Amino acid sequence: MSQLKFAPEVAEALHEGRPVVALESTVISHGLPWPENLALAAKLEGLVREHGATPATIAIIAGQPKVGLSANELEQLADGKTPVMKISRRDFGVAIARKAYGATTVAATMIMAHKAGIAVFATGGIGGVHLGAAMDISADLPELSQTPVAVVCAGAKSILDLPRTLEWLETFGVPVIGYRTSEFPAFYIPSSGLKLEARADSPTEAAAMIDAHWGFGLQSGVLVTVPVPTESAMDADKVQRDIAQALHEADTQKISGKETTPFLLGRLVEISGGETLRANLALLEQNAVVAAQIAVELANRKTG
Ligand code: PSU
Ligand code: MN
Repeated sequence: MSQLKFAPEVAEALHEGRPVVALESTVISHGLPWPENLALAAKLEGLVREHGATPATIAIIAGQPKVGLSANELEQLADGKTPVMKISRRDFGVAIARKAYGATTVAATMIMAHKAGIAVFATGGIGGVHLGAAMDISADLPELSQTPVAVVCAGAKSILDLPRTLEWLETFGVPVIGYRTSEFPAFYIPSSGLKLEARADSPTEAAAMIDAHWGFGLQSGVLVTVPVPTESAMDADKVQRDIAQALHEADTQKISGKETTPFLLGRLVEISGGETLRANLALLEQNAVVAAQIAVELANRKTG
């Protein structure tokens, strides 16, 4: 029961060594509002296909870990009618035993992608070290240090402590590659001002770095960070103000643990009058495209 169940097109692509891109599901169930979340999930799968790879959205459906979902399953995760757990590394056993629905975070999607033999995964933003005194560090970070999957994201948003997040990744040996940038992207805005040492200007260059990292026998993930497209980026001061308000509300309402990130994301959409939502959708789409292009290059390196 706990083995992975593959959608036929994903199983076939993996069997034939064709490029596959994993997509997460927490962004659908807990990261974006209905109905934009469902439209986005379908859009990302389409973009991955258009760029030559097979999409594999990952989740737990009634206790069954699945790699590649049907349209009906995507809707169940998105529509808010079915209770959906937010799954990180610690939650698999509980969700499977309870036959629950589970949306996988970056950490959980990496685990399942790796078990499935998928090397590239596209998401929006990763979790990181939270601001403030509470020792809240996303399970995404330790996962990146131990699971060899390339994660394409738009950096992390400034609801997090970005300098500490980067320090953590350095300490635990996770390469952070700027895709056409030399600075760590800050999700809604193209840069955090924090410098990155590694830069790739094409999918070929990124694939060469990823391949060499694993080729040397290292077992960690690789983070490929892509700045939000400039036309969809938010004003830096405005986003800081909105984030400050959302953080203040989380604090006064004593939001903690796994509720924190979904609460902040949801409030930001409301506080910004939908601006954060537009930026979020645009960067997710771009990341799916870049991930597909990198997956194609990695597959070419294997066969060519
Ligand atoms: N950042 C986003 N959107 C998201 C998330 C993060 O911009 O939807 C989700 C991802 O699934 C990520 C998770 O893995 O939140 C991190 O949650 P936490 O901070 O509780 O570890
Ligand atoms: Mn946390």
